[in-house]
Amino acid sequence: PSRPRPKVILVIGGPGSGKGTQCLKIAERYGFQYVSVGELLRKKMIHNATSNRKWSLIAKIITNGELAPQETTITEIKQKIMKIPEASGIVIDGFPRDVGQALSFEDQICTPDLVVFLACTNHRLKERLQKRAEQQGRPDDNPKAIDRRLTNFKQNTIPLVKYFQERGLIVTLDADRDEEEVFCDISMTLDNKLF
Ligand code: UP5
Ligand code: MG
Repeated sequence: PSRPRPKVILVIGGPGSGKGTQCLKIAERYGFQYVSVGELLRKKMIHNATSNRKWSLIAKIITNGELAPQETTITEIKQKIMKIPEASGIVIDGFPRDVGQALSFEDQICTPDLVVFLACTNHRLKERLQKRAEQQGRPDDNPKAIDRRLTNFKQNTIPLVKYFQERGLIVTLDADRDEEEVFCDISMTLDNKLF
């Protein structure tokens, strides 16, 4: 008999809401494969920006805190997922960013089993990103790009969350709290909804 398709969980939320942090915890606890769309794009752009015109443009877009073209993003996700050997689940970090991407993902890949929205106040998002900028230095952790990421997020999120709400696919969690508290809610939700 053929294997059931892996469960697909999308984790969305503002920049600094803890998507990466929580997705890694999910992957560890449930043995799911982890896909960070931001990381996928950053790696590809670093690799190709000097030799390829398309990617040098995308590098500029991302470094400015804007969204990469939808079709490129979907293609990257598809390629990545196809390389995953076998898994009971896949947790996708930071995708989709707007309704258009959500529709395209469903068209070309699948309907997600669950979407987790990490809701965080603007104040907290800024605070966390500033702190991380001092410690790490991601190309888009500069004040201007942080502002753009926050603005884009605000513009796109309400319609996106509404879209998933109407289809009964999304759970919104308070992500202002500390990591462990947030994860406790996430794992209760996953236990309830997926198994
Ligand atoms: N931290 C985390 N949780 C905490 C907690 N509960 N309490 C206190 N501190 C907490 O966390 C951020 C920081 O806060 C860390 O230092 C962490 O320790 C601490 P993290 O888990 O990194 O948050 P995350 O939500 O992952 O923040 P990130 O900055 O990665 O979010 P972005 O949405 O900005 O980044 P992403 O990598 O998803 O996207 C980057 C860019 O890629 C986008 O701007 C866009 O240009 C491009 N992109 C697309 O174009 N299309 C896509 O579909 C996806 C990305
Ligand atoms: Mg992240």
